[in-house]
Amino acid sequence: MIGNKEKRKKGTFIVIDGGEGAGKTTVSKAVVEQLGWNAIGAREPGGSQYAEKIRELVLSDLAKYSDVETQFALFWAARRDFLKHVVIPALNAGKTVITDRFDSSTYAYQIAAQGNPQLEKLFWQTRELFLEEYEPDAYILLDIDPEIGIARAKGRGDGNINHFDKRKIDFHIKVNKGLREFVLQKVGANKMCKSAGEVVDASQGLDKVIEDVLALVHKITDK
Ligand code: Z5A
Repeated sequence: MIGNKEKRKKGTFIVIDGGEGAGKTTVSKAVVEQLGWNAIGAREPGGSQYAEKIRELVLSDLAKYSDVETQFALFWAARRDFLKHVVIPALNAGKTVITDRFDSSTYAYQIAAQGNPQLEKLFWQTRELFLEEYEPDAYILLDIDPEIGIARAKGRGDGNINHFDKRKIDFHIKVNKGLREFVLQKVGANKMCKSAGEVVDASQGLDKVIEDVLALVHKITDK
C-alpha cells in the first residue's frame, strides 16, 4: 500500500465519524473554526455540487426501492466527485480538510449494519482505486452509546429525518459496532490501510469533546 502523506506531502485529511447524534456536525464546525483560514470542513454524502445531488437521492425515501449494491456504488460515486473537486485541490494547497463522515460510514452502514460482508473485498479495492494517494491521514471516531446519540439528535428538533434515522435501535447498535471495528481493527499500520484510527468519548460535555478532538487534530497535522 502506498503511504498517504509520504507520497502526497501537502495538507492533512481528517475524517470525523460517529453514529447518529454523536456530535459530528457540531464538533467538526467548531474544530474548523478554531483551526482558522488553513482548514476547510465538509460533509458526506455530498460536499461537492454533484455529490450533493447524489446525497438527495441516497437519503430520499426512494432508497427503499434500491438494493445495497446500488447504494454502495452511489456513496462511492459521490465520494469520488467530492474528492476530485474539493479534497484534492485543498490538500494540494496545503490545507487541513475535516470531513463529517467518509468511507468509514460505508463500512459501518452498508457492510456492517446492513449485513453485507460480501462487499468488504470490493470496498478495499474501490478505496484504493478511487482515493489514489489521497486516503485520509486519520479517522476520529466520536464514540457514543446509540441510545444517547439518538436522543440528542431528536432533541435537536429540526425535523431533519432520513430513512436511516427511522431504523430501529438494533441497526444503530450495529452501525456503532461497525465504526469501532473500522477505526480500531481495519485502519492503522500493518492493517488494511495506513490511515490512523483514534477514538474520543463523545458522551463527555461538548467543550471537552471539542478539546479532545482538537488535540488529536494538532497531533495528526504536526506529524
Ligand atoms: N451514510 C451511509 O449510509 N453511507 C455512507 O457512506 C455515508 C453516509 C457517507 C447521513 O445523514 C446518512 O448517510 C447517515 C449515514 C448515511 N445516516 N443517518 N442517519 P446526515 O448527514 O443527515 O446525519 P448524521 O450524519 O446522522 O448526523 P446527525 O444525526 O446530524 O448527527 P451528528 O452530526 O453527529 O450530531 P450533531 O448534529 O452535531 O449533534 C446532535 C445534537 O446533540 C445537537 O443538538 C448538538 O448540539 C448536541 N450535542 C452534540 N454533542 C454534544 C455533547 N457532547 N453533549 C451534549 N449535546 C451534544
